[in-house]
Amino acid sequence: MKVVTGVIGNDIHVVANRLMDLSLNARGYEVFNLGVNTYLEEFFDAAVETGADILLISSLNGEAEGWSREVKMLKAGYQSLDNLIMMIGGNLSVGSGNAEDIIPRYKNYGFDLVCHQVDLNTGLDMLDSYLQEHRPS
Ligand code: B12
Repeated sequence: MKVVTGVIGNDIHVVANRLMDLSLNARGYEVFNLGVNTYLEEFFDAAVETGADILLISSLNGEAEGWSREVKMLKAGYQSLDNLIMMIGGNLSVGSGNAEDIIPRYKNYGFDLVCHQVDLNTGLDMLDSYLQEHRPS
């Protein structure tokens, strides 16, 4: 499975991104890591170019929600991305936030998997389970 990953918006927190790259590789995914400071259009362009199955976005500085509101509108412009699995995680609000409020909001923005302040390995276990359920090989 091919994964495009990176950190959205004007966000320079790079440590989790590096760990994400290593962990995805260790789990057998083919990883295309766009790194920090990545805009939505760049994620979608990369997903088209690589034929990605999954787009996995990180946000640490709390500004993801502003970008996420544009997901549905922008993604609609890329017909080949209809089956792209959309996942986001990290700090999905400013401050600690409440996952019960945050998760449905992000699902409404167009994400299939939302991990607010969930550690990487728990989140990647969720991704593996999601794939087994929705894309059994
Ligand atoms: C180091 C650091 C910095 C460094 C970054 C250096 C670098 N190039 O990486 C510097 C000093 C530059 C910095 C700057 C800023 N920072 Co800073 N920073 C941190 C700090 C101390 C550690 C982050 C880190 O690397 N952790 C180690 C990694 C491994 O852990 P992690 O980031 O938490 O990631 C884990 C999970 O989030 C998860 N995860 C991440 N992404 C995803 C995605 C998915 C799908 C899944 C499942 C899981 C997942 O996996 C990781 C491992 O389990 C945190 C506070 C903290 N203790 O966490 C603040 C913190 C992230 N920073 C914060 C802020 C606000 C800023 C600034 C805006 C401050 C400012 N006013 O200038 C700027 C941001 C500038 C920008 N353009 O982005 C806030 C964010 C607050 C929020 N979201 O509400 C934090 C939480 C501090 C705080 N408590 O206020 N920061």
